[in-house]
Amino acid sequence: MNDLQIKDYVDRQALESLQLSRMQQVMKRVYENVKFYHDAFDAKGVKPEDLKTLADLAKFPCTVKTDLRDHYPFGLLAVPQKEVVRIHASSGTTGKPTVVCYTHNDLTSWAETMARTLIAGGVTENDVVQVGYGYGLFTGGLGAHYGAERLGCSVIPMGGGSTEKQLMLLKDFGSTAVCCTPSFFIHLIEEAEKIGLDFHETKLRRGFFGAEPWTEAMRDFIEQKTGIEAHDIFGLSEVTGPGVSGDCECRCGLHVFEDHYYPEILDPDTGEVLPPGEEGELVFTSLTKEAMPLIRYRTHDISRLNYDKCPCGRTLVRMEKVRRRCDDMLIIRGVNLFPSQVESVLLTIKGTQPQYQLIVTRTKAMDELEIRVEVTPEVFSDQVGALENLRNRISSTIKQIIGLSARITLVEPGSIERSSGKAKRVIDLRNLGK
Ligand code: DLL
Repeated sequence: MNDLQIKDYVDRQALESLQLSRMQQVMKRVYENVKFYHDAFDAKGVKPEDLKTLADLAKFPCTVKTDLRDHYPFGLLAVPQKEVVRIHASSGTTGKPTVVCYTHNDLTSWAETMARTLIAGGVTENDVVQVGYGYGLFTGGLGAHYGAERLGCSVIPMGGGSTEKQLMLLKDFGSTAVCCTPSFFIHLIEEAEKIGLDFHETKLRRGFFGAEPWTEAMRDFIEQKTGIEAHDIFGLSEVTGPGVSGDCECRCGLHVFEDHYYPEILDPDTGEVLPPGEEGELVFTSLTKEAMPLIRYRTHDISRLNYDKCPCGRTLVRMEKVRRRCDDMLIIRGVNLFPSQVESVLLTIKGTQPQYQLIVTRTKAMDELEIRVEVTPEVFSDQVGALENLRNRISSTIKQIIGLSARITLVEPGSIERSSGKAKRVIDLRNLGK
């Protein structure tokens, strides 16, 4: 076993004492260096010294996405900015993204946990890993990239999109593993069929799919069509990126790299900690992060934790596959989207009303987003050209600000159903529940 693997099999008592000492240090660091945490701890009447056992974590305040937005961009840094060597960002609830920063050590830990994710799925230094997650502010591309490099694989930094080229390189370079969103991989399968490429005849053996919910039925489909092993990998930018957890050969839950990310399950309504095995909201505390450690970060992802020893021998806790969230964030073709972001865009465009509906469908494997927008009576009675102009403007602004192509349908004033309670902004017709 190499230095990376060994960490997945540690005795749980030793792991828990490591977690406690790391947690005590992180509490002290955020209390001393981040005003937000200093104030939040004081408001709850807790001090870092009150953390005497892991269970004491429940006394500490949680962090939510809007806390990151309220301290945009660098207000939650726990180190001087000159120590930051990388900045990533993901979707915020409105126009501004959620920013995450990394020190040199943070990048080392991230590459390590991503490498462990790949190892759990059977990858070794002999593999050729094609990274089909987007590079850029999104953590998928660079996260998978440096993890595979840390493991000593040959990495192909392909990035997202470019279907034909992906397939060509996969065949010509002999990729043995691929990392991309499950929906994109299904799209690759369909395109391969069209050009007569049979995955069974390529060297591809494994796929590491995540960044969006996917079902066991999709796993079966992928495995049957291609003959590869399809692994689920989970992560989120705020905590680090991909590499927070991943499933092993047993595929019975995703092992959380608990020496870096401490998981809890909370009742999403009351915020109470739920006992092991119960379903609730997944929450993470950073144990090693230096630049922007987060305490009890509420992911809004629904899962449960299983502390039974896995047949693979790893002692790390397993989280159940995430199938849904407890907020209104949608993930469309791997892009995170809050309905409120669409609202913010519409409010900047003259001729529209803040009455809209998002309709999400799945044609074959690809998610499609339609945005129905009510226009003002003046625009509606105007000539066709004005409507067409408006449609183009909305579409390009959405693409520019949110990064998604959407079909825009302009509708008559008053035609979107009004509700007396919460407006029904989203109609999600994809079947992601099973
Ligand atoms: O999606 C990081 C990532 C990249 C994970 C590549 C895996 C692979 P964000 O853009 O911040 O980060 O989105 C995080 O995506 O809270 C979940 O709701 C969802 N998500 C990520 N992985 C999975 C998965 C990246 N395997 C949000 N299953 C998370 C279900 C997932 N949902």
